[in-house]
Amino acid sequence: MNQYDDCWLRYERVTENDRLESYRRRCRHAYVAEKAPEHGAIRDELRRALPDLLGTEPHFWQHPPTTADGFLAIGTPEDMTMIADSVPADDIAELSSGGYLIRSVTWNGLDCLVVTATTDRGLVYGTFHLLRLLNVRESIGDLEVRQDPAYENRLLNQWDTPFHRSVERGYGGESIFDWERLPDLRTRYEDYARLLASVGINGIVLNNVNTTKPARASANAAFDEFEGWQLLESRRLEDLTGLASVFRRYGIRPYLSVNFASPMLVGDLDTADPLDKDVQAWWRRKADEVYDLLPDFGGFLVKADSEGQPGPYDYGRDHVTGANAIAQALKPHGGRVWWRAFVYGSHEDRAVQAYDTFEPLDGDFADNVTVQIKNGPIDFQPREPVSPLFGALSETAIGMELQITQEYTGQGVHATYHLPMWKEVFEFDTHADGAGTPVKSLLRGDEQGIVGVGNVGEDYNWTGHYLAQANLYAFGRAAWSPDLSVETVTDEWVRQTFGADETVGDVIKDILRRSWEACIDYETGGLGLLHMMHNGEEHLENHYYPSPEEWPGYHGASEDGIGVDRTESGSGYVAQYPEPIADRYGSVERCPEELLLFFHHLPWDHELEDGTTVVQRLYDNCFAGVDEVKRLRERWHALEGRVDERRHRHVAERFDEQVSNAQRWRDALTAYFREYSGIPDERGRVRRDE
Ligand code: GCV
Repeated sequence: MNQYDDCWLRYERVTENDRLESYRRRCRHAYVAEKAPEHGAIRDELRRALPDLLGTEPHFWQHPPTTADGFLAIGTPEDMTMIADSVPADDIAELSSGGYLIRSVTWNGLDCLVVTATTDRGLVYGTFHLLRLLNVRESIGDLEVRQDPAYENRLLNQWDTPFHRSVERGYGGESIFDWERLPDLRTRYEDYARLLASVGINGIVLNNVNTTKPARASANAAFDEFEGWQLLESRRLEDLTGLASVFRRYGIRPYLSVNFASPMLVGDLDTADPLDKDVQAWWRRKADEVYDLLPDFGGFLVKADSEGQPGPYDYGRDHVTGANAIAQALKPHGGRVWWRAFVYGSHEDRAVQAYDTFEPLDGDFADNVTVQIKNGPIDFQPREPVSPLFGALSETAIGMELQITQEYTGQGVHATYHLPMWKEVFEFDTHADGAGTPVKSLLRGDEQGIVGVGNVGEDYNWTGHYLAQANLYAFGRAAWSPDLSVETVTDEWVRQTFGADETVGDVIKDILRRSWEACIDYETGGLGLLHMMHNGEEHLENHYYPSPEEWPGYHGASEDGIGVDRTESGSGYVAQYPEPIADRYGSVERCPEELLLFFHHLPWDHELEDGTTVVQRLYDNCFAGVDEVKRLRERWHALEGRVDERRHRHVAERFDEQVSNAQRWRDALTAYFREYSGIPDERGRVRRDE
């Protein structure tokens, strides 16, 4: 990685003298365990970071140094007696797997720093934490950091389509995985593993959940026939071993998306019926083979009976039967099936479907099945209510799927920061166990966790937009600790990525903080409307440009009003929430304004709490969104000369495009509302679409 494109892993020279001296005293000499692959990764990271930060090469000692000023010691108590001697066993015993302790200690009269854990993965996370502290110039003279991840599973889902090099909904360029060349490896894989591990991600699903949907043709016609399910073929699995070992050094387990019909596609059976004994035996043999090659394999992710993917319905079976048939094969190896709840069905209101399908199955899934649920009931819209499945599946392991990539929020062009949205979701009180049961409290335990659909690609800056790197960073940090505030995480990211200049930091934080609401305003009008996107075939246009006329079912515009009635008199969706949520959302008066039209179909001239009509608020919000983006662009422009030219120009150009697209959104939406409602904008800004 070069200095502009190394995201937040930038190690710039410490210039503050007292800090430099104190960092050198404790970190120039290092005594690091040498037993596990993770230890090698730790040493490599120190070799990269310390010369840049401190201006001197680290000296790695084979035994605890006695003549140095002090030193950095990294290992478990079993690895090194120096650590067992300097940190009481009780202080470490209660750390979870992945947890770590960083402590300033005095050892043999020397000022030392200890990074310790009960697992090697924990050491990796602890090392990155320490480097983060150095990067943002924290004092390390009296350190006492104790960290345990909130969730056991913190997974990245790559929607990369193997052999086509494309990424479904990826806006950071082609897939970084060069499947054709595996088992050959690229240094980019290691850099990616470093980025992920530095924020605590511990699993990666290597391929797209759509395993039978060929994306656009690859540059190499010989590979056009390939589809994602083929990764389960023996020779492809063998090719994965090298890639898996890169991630293994950073404590990241590999997973694969598999096709439900694999016994027919990969094997030679003539059915994939989950109750068929041969099918079950096939899955067992395949799982044995996978674990033979990839001992730390995490499990299979399955998208079944959704958007053209095969599933148990093909055989008249339900999702439990389908998921459990695959889970039994992984069970002896400690593997897990992540079974997606993103399904469609006969309901006219798509919001109803996931709950309607999965709630009746609660308690029947095998204990190594995790049902993976998108944050909202529709599909990663700029704003949706939280899925009612959270809290409804009390007897089922669940995972929450968030979208890091900006499919519906401006893709690789708009600066849209997702953390404020995720934070709202984490904090949403499901009332599952009475008041005070936020979503974040429902995802703990070995079987559950957080999943993010990745945004990384082959672009030099990884994510297509420099500011989109913040979404990847924030995902990892939020999955590690959903209690961290938006302010804290954003501040960490900005300081590491753009340095110590406070003016720069304040402006970028302000841009990020305001960006999501601005996007909601110009893309939806902000009252809970959604999915007014163009669904064009061009992959970079799909879900990008406005097209409210394309999917009227999602927003319910008609001459008499707008919004979708999801109350008892409509689709009944609101009843999927427990009280008092159902009551709140079901009432026009009590429903939060930002979700009003998601739950209610209201007359265009319905008066909101402050007396403004619905249509006027939609107009106002659309205009406010554009004005806000213009303001954010100005703020960015003012950083010229304070941010390096390369990044400044890139983001400035993106902002120009964003402003012009936001205007396009505003004009399309307001003209549409004007047309249907017949009500002019009080402020005379909206023209009728001729
Ligand atoms: C991977 C939406 C997206 C699809 C995606 C699907 C899913 O429909 O537009 O690209 O497919 O969700 O989450 O499975």
